[in-house]
Amino acid sequence: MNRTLTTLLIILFLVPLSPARADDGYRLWLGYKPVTDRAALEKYRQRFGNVMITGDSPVMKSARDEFIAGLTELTGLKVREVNSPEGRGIVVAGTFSSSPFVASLLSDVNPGTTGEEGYIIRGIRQGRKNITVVASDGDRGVLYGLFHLLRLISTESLPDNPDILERPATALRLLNHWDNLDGSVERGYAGGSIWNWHLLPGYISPRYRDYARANASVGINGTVITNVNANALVLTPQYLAKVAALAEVMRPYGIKVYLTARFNAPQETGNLSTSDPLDPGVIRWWRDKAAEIYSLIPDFGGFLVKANSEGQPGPQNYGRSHADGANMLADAVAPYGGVVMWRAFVYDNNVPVDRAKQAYNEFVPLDGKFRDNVLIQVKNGPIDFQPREPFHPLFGAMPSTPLMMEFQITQEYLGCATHLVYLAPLFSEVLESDTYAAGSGSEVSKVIDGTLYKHTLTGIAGVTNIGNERNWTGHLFGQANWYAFGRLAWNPELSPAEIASEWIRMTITHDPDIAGGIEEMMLGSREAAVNYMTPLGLHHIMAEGHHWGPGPWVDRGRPDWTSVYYHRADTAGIGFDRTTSGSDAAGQYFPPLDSMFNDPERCPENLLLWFHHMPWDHVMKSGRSLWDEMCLKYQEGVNRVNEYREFWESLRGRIDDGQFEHVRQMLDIQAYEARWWKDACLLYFQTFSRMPIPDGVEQPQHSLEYYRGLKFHYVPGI
Ligand code: BDP
Repeated sequence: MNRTLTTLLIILFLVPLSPARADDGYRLWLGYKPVTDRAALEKYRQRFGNVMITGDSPVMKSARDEFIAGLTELTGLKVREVNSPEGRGIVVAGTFSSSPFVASLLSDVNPGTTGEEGYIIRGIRQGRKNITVVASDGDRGVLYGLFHLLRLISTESLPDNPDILERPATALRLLNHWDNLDGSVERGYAGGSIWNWHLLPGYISPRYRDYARANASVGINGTVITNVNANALVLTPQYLAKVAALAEVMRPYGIKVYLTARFNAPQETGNLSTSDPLDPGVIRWWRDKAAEIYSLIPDFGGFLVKANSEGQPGPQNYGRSHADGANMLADAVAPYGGVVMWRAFVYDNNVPVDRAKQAYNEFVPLDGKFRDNVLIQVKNGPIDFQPREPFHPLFGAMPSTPLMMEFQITQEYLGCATHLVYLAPLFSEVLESDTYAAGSGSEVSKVIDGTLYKHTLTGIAGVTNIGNERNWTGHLFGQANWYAFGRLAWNPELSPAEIASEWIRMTITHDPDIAGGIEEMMLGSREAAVNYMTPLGLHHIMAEGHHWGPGPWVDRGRPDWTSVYYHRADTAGIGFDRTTSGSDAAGQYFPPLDSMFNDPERCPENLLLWFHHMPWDHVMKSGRSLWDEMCLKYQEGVNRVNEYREFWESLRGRIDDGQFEHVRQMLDIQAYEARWWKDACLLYFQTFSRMPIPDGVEQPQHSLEYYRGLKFHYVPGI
């Protein structure tokens, strides 16, 4: 070996190209990377050397443990816990009622200002003393406030004189697990369920607490631990003991446990001959069941119900309405402060009405007929968690009923856990949409936060992407979607960019150049996915059943589960006519949206084929034909992902090895699949358009027969 080569090899050996650490993702955004900026560290030393947290409830104990551990890791300080306000720099935390010192520091704050979950963080100088006070009306507010302070430190964005008042926008901020008792997860792509039902209640996995910590750190305050396609077994004493054990772990982090209720449980597990919600025996059965649950779990949250949808039992099996069913359950949990979240995701293939219209038709007449402790949980769009849908027309249309948002964090229709798709732009797009229900300014966010129609019972839920894989979500960037859901549930006005920036700094890097590049990639990634899957308002053209990969040709089985039902491509054109001359789904929106969606010239182009069947040669705003535009959109999506791959490659050796390599491989798969989507869809739609693939669009790699012939076995999530 010549000498230069030997020297080079020695250098390569001695100087690792990349940080040696390989983050396995387990710690999520709570990895607390030590602050390295010297000036910042000096500032923290002066302000945070001492910590005085008053109160000894389980929630306050979590608050204390979390804050001291986090602060120590971030700053390397030997944090001193004190019982009186001593030391020059001190963090003082507590509730107004339990800490007279806190109350005296914030004597200008009226009781009730923060509420139980809100908080104030304020920097106060008293002579040479630096006090940072974190205060709330409730213990949970103190916990959230201390997590906020940790976030400010770990994102290096702590103001010199903080004066922050935060209150959550909605009362219920919940994750929905579609986890089954056999350990599988419906539409789950990150391994099996984190709940080990078999070992509960005896074995409490450390994961449960870490799950609770992560949720509390972003303000999530409840979890529905079972699938909406419910199993009545969970209501039996054997399983309730397991549920109670999980509730014990969640409680110190301010998280309530909820269950899905299978509507015919009185028959399935109670030996009753009916589950008719008006039957006195059934009413009694649920009342007793609620009493049993609350005796084990005094702070049990309540029930989430999927009824008369996709084969699930419900009140209509007994000739009763959704209101009859919901109210019966609501009465059972009302004495204990429980709620019922009744899902509006109902449609029936025996009803000859556009599926997009059915939930609205079913529920609007029931407005005002529900008990005070019922919320109607509505998916963000009228079909089913598509890459892009208009907002659900029910938002704004039921003024007398609290409507809860249901988002899907797990990427059922967005490339499973394999594709990097940052969902905050999707969530925000929906939340910011103006329903015009009470004139302009009636955004979806105001419907769900209760301000539009003056509701105090409010909520938002996200179908989680969590599984028992080491990194929780399968894809590292899936963690960002969990994080973003929590942050937006707390404050729907946060921008996707702000949230991404926080998450990147807490999870990957502080380097502003790298962080900026990652943020840009995240922000564009949802639109990229829309483009390579379902541009211009196309929807539900995924493969049958598992929904992974393209399947625009799916035409067999239940019509409303086929792709041809939704795209309606023929030689004349493509798209679902939902105008007045078609299904008139556009008519379910308030003016001026109804007429805007109805008019192909005014309908936003990104929803054109949702509302219109348009000729292939229709001239788009760009001057191109619809066909050419569609081809170019598909290509644009593919190009973006290729750019992400190149960008990511440029991070080699500049970020953690484990993170780098994991995402690198995932992006390779995504790029391959984006192209597969483009090629398959364009070849299929070309059989109708009969137009050539325009310049600037790569020719498909294989034939249509090839793509149609691909079969996949054991795709996760079913
Ligand atoms: C669809 C899923 C199905 C769910 C259903 C629901 O494909 O697995 O059970 O929604 O939300 O998106 O009830």
